[in-house]
Amino acid sequence: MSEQVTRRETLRRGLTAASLLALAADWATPALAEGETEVPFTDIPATFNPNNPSATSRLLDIRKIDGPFTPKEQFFAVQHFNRPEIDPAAFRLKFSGMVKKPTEFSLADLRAMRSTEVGAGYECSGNSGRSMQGLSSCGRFTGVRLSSVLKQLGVQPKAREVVFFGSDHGVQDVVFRQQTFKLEQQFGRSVTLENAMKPEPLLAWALNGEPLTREQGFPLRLIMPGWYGVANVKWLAEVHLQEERYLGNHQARWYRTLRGVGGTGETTDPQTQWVENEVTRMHVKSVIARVTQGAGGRQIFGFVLNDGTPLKSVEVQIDNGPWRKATFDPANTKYSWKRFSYRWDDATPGEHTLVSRATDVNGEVQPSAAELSRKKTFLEDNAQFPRKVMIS
Ligand SMILES: Nc1nc2c(c(=O)[nH]1)N[C@H]1C(S)=C(S)[C@@H](COP(=O)(O)O)O[C@H]1N2
Ligand SMILES: [Mo]
Repeated sequence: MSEQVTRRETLRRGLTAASLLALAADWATPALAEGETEVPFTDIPATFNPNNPSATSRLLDIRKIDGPFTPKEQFFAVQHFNRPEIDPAAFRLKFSGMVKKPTEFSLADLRAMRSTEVGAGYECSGNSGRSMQGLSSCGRFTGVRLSSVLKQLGVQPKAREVVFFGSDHGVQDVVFRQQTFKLEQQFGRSVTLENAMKPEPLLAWALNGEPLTREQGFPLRLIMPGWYGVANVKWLAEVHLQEERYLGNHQARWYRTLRGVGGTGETTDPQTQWVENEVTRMHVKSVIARVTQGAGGRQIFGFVLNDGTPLKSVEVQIDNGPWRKATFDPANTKYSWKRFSYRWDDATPGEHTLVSRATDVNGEVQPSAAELSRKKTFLEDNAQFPRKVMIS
């Protein structure tokens, strides 16, 4: 099955998903049913306030997840500079550098091209238990394939790198060895031409069937399905093709991960190699988001995010007992978040610790926090996330 679908296919597949849902006895949609109540988490810090209006980022309260797509007013939001307000009539997307025909497109030009949709779930690479995993969401994005626009314009043979600039900017430190420059910077990210030409990357103008909100990058953004949030450049202004690597702050300096490979992992161990990588595709992560109880018993709900590799399993562990297989929602798609549920039949009154772990078909297993301790920087934290709940 292709991960991107035309409108007609979406309709058809929507029906298929709905009929599958009706068949899946084990799966109940997480919207609270008659007489159902939430089982409270006891691990949420008193200071946790996902609705803090003065915060620069917006967190999703994952206890509220009750459908495949996050409503636009709840969708998490992160940005490094301002949130520019762009006049859609005056808007132009510029293609520059090593394209055969440098061109500007209006929104109408782009909308006139063949559009596709993708369900894309993603998280900020800084998402973790510290933010109660709230820097994550899943949306249905509509747009035009980046690859088809590039093919239409023609790419010069030497081009290797595709750089995406947002129209947001501000003064930032640019560090070179012991020197720090305070410079006006535009938000920029890049991918290789090879990745840009894959069928997934989308120049998207709609979220859940409506124009993007200002927070989510109105009027146009990049969506890189399967990649960490930072790749999804908002308020997209320019796509620039070049031969050299792009080394902007948000590509080469702010978004990288440092880990120890081999040896003991001690910082002084000569056998340990210190590997630094760019933040690109999502590492497999599962999260328990909510627990409910009612006439139909107790249910544990959660979601998995990853790079689109098919999943083998998601399991739930209760109070350090055996791992128990949870059930995937049949409405999940390749790049959506993958929702799961587990029917918890043997819960006893009192406090319990719950944790989940996802495994993909290549054998990639979501690590425990201890297993991830060789990662020295905080981004790309896909550690298992133990939760505490109180059964009354
Ligand atoms: N233009 C622009 N795009 C951006 C950013 C930004 O600061 N400027 N932040 C990135 C980061 S770090 C994340 S996690 C995602 C968040 O996407 P969302 O706000 O739609 O949830 O946007 C990315 N795109
Ligand atoms: Mo991010």
